[in-house]
Amino acid sequence: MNIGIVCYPTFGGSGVVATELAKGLAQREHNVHILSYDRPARLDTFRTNISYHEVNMNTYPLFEYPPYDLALANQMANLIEYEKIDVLHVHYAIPHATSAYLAKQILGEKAVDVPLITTLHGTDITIVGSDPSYKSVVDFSINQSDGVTAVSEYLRDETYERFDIKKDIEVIPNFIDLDRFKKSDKNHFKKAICPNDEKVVVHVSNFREVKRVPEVVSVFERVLKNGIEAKLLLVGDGPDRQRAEQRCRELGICGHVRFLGKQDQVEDILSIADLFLIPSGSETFGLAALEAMSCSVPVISSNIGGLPEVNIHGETGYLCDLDDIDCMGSYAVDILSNEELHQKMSQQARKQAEEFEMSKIITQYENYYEQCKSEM
Ligand code: GMT
Repeated sequence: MNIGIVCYPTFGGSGVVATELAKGLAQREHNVHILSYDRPARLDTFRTNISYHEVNMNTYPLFEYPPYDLALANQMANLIEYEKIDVLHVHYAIPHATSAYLAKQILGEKAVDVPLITTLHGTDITIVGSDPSYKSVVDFSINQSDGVTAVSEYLRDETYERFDIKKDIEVIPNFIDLDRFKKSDKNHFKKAICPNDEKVVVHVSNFREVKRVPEVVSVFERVLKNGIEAKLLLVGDGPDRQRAEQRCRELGICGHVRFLGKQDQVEDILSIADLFLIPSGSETFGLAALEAMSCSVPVISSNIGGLPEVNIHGETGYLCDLDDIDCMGSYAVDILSNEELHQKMSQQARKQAEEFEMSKIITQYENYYEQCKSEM
């Protein structure tokens, strides 16, 4: 098939899933065309059957806000017409599904048999999409898609709850490359960071408010308070970095916390981790948790959104009520101070990650493409 994939290029989950899907499809001999405003972070090397098309933006001085949606629609129309796209798969509803609808309208008859598939990822529904400034457009664009998928059952239900959706939403969960995300020997790295063999607690995110990074620091402080020698590695960057640094200073634990910034090889860091923290205020899936689990790292998360579909309470880690620092702190102490429990949860975390094995989920997407195509 000739598949067009549209995504954000960032380290954020939807861009990662879209790019990894593109790579997986390309490996199966599909021709994949990726459309984005920048080269996706995970599209690191040249691959024979992946073409990357950067959306060209004209920044005429009149445009205080350059109309990206229109440039994107224009390029999508070109892609469908000239690259003979069989399926157009957009990740994240805003503005991708809307631009795709416009592209199909522009082409009329020429695009009637090209299904537009929209994958909902999360904030496009739960935070941004539900904002009154976008809601009607999102509602319309989802209903105009020929196929709609959501990355968790929670997100499917939430989409039906928040919007007036007339389409069936197929749940196709996020996936993981078990060969890449596995515990590997990074002892040199561990020694450099933890010369006294301290326990390693890790958090990875885009440091948006919803990720609760200062709360990660507070949970970690409970670990130190209980006499466990540990280091906290914070991976990523974003708006809440300052607040997280401030929390470290307030709690007087800056010497135990390392801000590592954005990293490409997250699996190297996860390989030395003993515990992963993800106390998010909203999380439709929690790809970062799955990456940790795949590296055999137990997870403590909030019990909101799609996280309970990934992290199983008492098996792969623990789930606590939102903002319940006491609960998360006490479970963190349990896991880090009980070697037998830690061992058991590490194994179960990896086993649970295997449920989301990449090739199985890519086959689900391939089947869904075929199904949507046959319904055109
Ligand atoms: O987490 C973010 O802020 C980024 C966002 C995205 O769309 O890039 O992530 C969402 O999609 C991911 C991939 O499907 C999910 O794993 C995340 O849970 C989801 N984030 C939220 O719901 C906050």
